[in-house]
Amino acid sequence: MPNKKIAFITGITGQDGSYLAKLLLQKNYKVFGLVRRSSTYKYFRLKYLNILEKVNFVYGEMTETDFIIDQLKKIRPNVFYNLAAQSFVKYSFDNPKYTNSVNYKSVKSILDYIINSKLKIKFYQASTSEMYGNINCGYQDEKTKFNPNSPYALSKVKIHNLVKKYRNKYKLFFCSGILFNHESPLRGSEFVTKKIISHLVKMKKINSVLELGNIYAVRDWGYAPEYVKAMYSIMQAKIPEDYVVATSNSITVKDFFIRCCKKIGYNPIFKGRGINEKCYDKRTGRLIMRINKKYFRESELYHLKGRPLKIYKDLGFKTKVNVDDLISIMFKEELKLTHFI
Ligand code: NAP
Ligand code: F7E
Repeated sequence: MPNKKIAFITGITGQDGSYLAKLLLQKNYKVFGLVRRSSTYKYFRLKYLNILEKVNFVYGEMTETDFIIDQLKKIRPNVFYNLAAQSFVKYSFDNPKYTNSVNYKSVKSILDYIINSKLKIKFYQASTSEMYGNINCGYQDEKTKFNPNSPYALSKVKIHNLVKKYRNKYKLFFCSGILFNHESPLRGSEFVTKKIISHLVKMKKINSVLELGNIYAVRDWGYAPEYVKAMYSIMQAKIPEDYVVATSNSITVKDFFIRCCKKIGYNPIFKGRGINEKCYDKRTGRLIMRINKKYFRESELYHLKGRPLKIYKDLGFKTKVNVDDLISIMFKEELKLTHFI
């Protein structure tokens, strides 16, 4: 039997890392994952997906690049998926330097090592629709210019451009997926979709009010397990290139919230404007949501809508799960998840 291919995933404890690990195990890869040590339990996603025992863990920080390079020398992976990142846009305004260190500087050192070592490692970079920023255009695709408006987006543009530059200069299999927002039951709790759904579920039992920031932001929300399949397809392409992954359907945070309210049996009505806007359940008069300034960002990204034609034409990849399916899946799994945390 031929030797198994070896995959190295950074960010394996995160949403995408855990779904990707599952997919690669199904494809018969031996999977290694970088994990930073902490005093709290963070393997719940891998446990939920029933793969905790099947992954080989390497304990280290993205910023310890000498350590990561030593691991690469030992493990000699065929594929490297770089999913680790300081991924919360709002926090990047508070700590731009750290965001740049994790998302750009460490990755640059790893890429420099791969180039100099002459190891044949295929490299996938987790690029993001945040790189587009606010542009006056109906949709974004691979040809759209980047206009980053957060430290997170800036760090991602820098590494995206470097991956492209190195690919062209050294003729290596380096590629990026420019992924629009994608969610799942395993989404981090501070991201807005997960925050809304877990709060609405809790509200059935406890008396609390959901607080949100800019509910007029528009996002193109897809389903994470489908997006890790796109990552895999991008890495199987004959020629390494960058691809947009999106659904092409965009709605506001408010619309997402309304659909969630209806799903759980509320009849939402809105009163007030701006930071005074509030949402009540029409039937009971219960206050469900109010705006809190603290959830706004220093600079808001208003509108994202992807055009994923290239990945469809070149690799035959198309998303199937729409936002209502996504909401149903997230609600269905929300209660089960409490057993794994
Ligand atoms: P996530 O759930 O926030 O996971 C991030 C992962 O990175 C976690 O495993 C985290 O480890 C790890 N990490 C963060 N800082 C680290 C450090 N200094 N050293 C080692 N590991 C570190 O993110 P995600 O949603 O899965 O996204 C995966 C990647 O895709 C990220 O690069 C993100 O920027 C990018 N992306 C995401 C989306 C999206 O909508 N989800 C869209 C486009 C691009 P801990 O468990 O220790 O925190
Ligand atoms: O915000 C608005 C907020 O934090 C979505 C990351 O995976 O996707 C993610 O970044 C929108 C924003 O995701 C709240 O202002 C309103 O406009 O869920 P989010 P994000 O910032 O779009 C991209 C593609 C990535 O690459 C990132 O890594 O929702 N919003 N009220 C709120 N957002 C949060 N978090 N919390 C609120 O209360």
